Amino acid sequence: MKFIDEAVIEVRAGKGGPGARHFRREKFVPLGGPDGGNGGRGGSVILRADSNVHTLLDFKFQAVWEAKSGEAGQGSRKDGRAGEDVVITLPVGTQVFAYDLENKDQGDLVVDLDVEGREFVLAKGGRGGKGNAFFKTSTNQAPEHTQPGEAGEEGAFQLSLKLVADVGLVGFPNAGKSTLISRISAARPKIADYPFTTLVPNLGVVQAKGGRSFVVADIPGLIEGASEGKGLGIRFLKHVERTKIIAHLLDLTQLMENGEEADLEVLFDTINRELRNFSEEVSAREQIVVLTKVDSVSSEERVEHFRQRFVARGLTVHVISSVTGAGIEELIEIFARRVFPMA
Ligand SMILES: Nc1nc2c(ncn2[C@@H]2O[C@H](COP(=O)(O)OP(=O)(O)OP(=O)(O)O)[C@@H](O)[C@H]2O)c(=O)[nH]1
Ligand SMILES: [Mg+2]
Repeated sequence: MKFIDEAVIEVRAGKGGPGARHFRREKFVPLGGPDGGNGGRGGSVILRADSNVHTLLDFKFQAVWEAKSGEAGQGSRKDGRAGEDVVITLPVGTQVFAYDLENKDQGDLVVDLDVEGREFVLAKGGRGGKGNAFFKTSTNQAPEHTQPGEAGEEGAFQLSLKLVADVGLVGFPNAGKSTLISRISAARPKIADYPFTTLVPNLGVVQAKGGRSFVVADIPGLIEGASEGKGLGIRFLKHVERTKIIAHLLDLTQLMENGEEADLEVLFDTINRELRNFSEEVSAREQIVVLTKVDSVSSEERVEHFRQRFVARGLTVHVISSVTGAGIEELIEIFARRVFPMA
């Protein structure tokens, strides 16, 4: 399934049905009273957050959503039937913004569908018009007047999906993010020894001890200059905007272009510059440094060296191997304690 996290839609609610102008016609009653019923209300366009929906792909195929108009009122005070609502299901975490189609300009946030099942009326159907029976008064026994139905609301909106995850995995390509999420959850993203294997974010649910479960997001790899569009750029970083913590993965076996072992502090600072360019708020979030691939590291000293360097910078550091499982249980516990600080 293709992962699409931006889309523009146009919605139109239904028009209200017109009220009827009608007079009772009965044998032997020459002047029957007014009995025109009211028009039915127009259908609304309603949004609903649904955790079975994972992408905004559908909206690439259907950009216009219209609800039905209400039916006209009839004689004998019969009201017209209401137009059917249109319910659009969206992934949990979809933010809806006003959108100016002409200038392709995103406006204010309209609603954040960040909770499963949340509903929102995006465009309200028009009210049905009153039939002439409604206007009968003691001084006007035979009103001719009726109301047309009201127009339904309409507009264009930008949908932007921001995943709702507790922990975001960030790091250079090949750092081992997808391998980690496949080790700790049921997610099975593609894993390979070339950069940019992961092209779209993946979510996985992790079960920690004591029934604490939380959601981890594996974010495509970042490189120097990502905030200027290098590699896959930073557009996927919006998916860590809502995470409580960021796990920053660094590959202990990473080599530089000249074949020497990389300085992981330099790598760490490089990624953090890109995070800062994306958002100050995201870069200020707590980070847990995860040193990966300890099973194939050249020396124990290398591990200790960097562990101490990061500790000296006041960071929580944890060393793992997703291959042997070393440090994995402890890492899950580190995440769980932060996601559930009260537990
Ligand atoms: N020896 C060893 N190799 C690992 C470990 N974790 C991941 N790898 C390998 O490292 C390579 C990259 O792993 P991925 O999980 O695809 O890396 P990624 O961070 O998701 O990479 P991108 O999707 O490109 O950003 C693969 O060949 C993995 O098999 C580990 O703990 N030990
Ligand atoms: Mg990956």
